[in-house]
Amino acid sequence: MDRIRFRTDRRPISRLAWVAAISLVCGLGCLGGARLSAHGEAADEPFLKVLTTAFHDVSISPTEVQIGQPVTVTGTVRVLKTWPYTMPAPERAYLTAVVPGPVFAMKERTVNGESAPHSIFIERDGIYQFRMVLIARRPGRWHVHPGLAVEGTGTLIGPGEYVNVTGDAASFTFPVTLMSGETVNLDTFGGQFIWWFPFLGFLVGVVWMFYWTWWQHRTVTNLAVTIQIPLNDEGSDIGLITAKDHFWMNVLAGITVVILIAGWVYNVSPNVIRLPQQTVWLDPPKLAPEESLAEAKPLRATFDEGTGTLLLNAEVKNVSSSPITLKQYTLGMVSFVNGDEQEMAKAGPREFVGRLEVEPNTPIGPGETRAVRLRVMSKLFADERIVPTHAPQQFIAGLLRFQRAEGAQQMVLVRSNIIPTEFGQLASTP
Ligand SMILES: [Cu+2]
Repeated sequence: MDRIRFRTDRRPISRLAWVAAISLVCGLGCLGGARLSAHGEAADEPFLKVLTTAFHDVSISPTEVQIGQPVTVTGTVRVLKTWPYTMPAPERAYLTAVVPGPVFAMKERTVNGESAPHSIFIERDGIYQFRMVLIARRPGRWHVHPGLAVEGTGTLIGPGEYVNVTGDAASFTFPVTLMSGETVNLDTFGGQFIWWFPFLGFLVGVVWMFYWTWWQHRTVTNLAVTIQIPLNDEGSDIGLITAKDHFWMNVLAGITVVILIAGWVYNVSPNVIRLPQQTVWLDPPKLAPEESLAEAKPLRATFDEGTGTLLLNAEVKNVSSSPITLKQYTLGMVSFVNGDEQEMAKAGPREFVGRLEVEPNTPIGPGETRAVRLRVMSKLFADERIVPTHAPQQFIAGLLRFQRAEGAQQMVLVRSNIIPTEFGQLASTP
């Protein structure tokens, strides 16, 4: 029999590898110490943000809560007609709160006034007014966004707000009254069973693993012998796998079968009241159509990346019977407002709202067609990556909000081809 040779010579790790490893560890350490303020919303491609959906009138309040207190997220998300045909069509989606982990519990969610515990069906040009009530679950400073998780596309997120949660995480409860009249804490209900039952199966596996590697450890540590005997040969003549091993393995297999049978018996037991898991897919009711106020035709639009300035020319026609004003321009998760501080605060979380200048900024008379120029200068373009200046298609889509003096309003979709006038590196907010 040939001697089996093991290669045991040690090769020194090159000095370069050590330098690389130490640099990596130090680099990670520095990152860990720094206050990380980014939360990923800028990462999505601009076309994915602005051509798919637009979030407006988002409110997240209050922003200071104790554990167990509610935070209400309201707003409107529109699935735009400009949803790119290169992506799967928008059909089924899930309205969610985008937060870092299970720091809130969803208590209530309605879409267009109807309860929507699960997914909803969506379509191009659909308008979805949402309301979500979240209960604070873990203390911390959390950035809370509404998001529309679209099947096949991913989660498209709206503007966010920081919410400070204080208090003791252990005091969190989520009481729910069952049909029997009993009140349970949904946060921990059934948790013991869900933990311990699978743990039984895990224990059997652990015993099996230690048996073959630690206590008896013939097959693993005697590898030199094991690999020389044919496959399916127990090596009983050299004492590799013995009758005792067979006995204990049968015991482990027996315990596994007993656990399975116990699970099945429990599952069909008539003493346990159970309901199949529910699926509620809602086709949200349509909202009353908006009154037709205006038509808008995009003209030349330019973007200066150096200063973060977007200039949008459009031809606007008032098709209503009274004067209208152009009040807002919403792009994906950001809104630019032609108005005072109060109107800007109403438009959404302050970090995602900027100022819009409209020239001429006078009401447009009934039947009048006018060329208007929209000018937005904002760091949001760089911070949130809204305008695609480095993409094969330089289109943006946004909603122009026209408003009548007595309050009626309409959001009109405008898709513009952007001509870059300067490429530059607009500094991001520190
Ligand atoms: Cu965020």
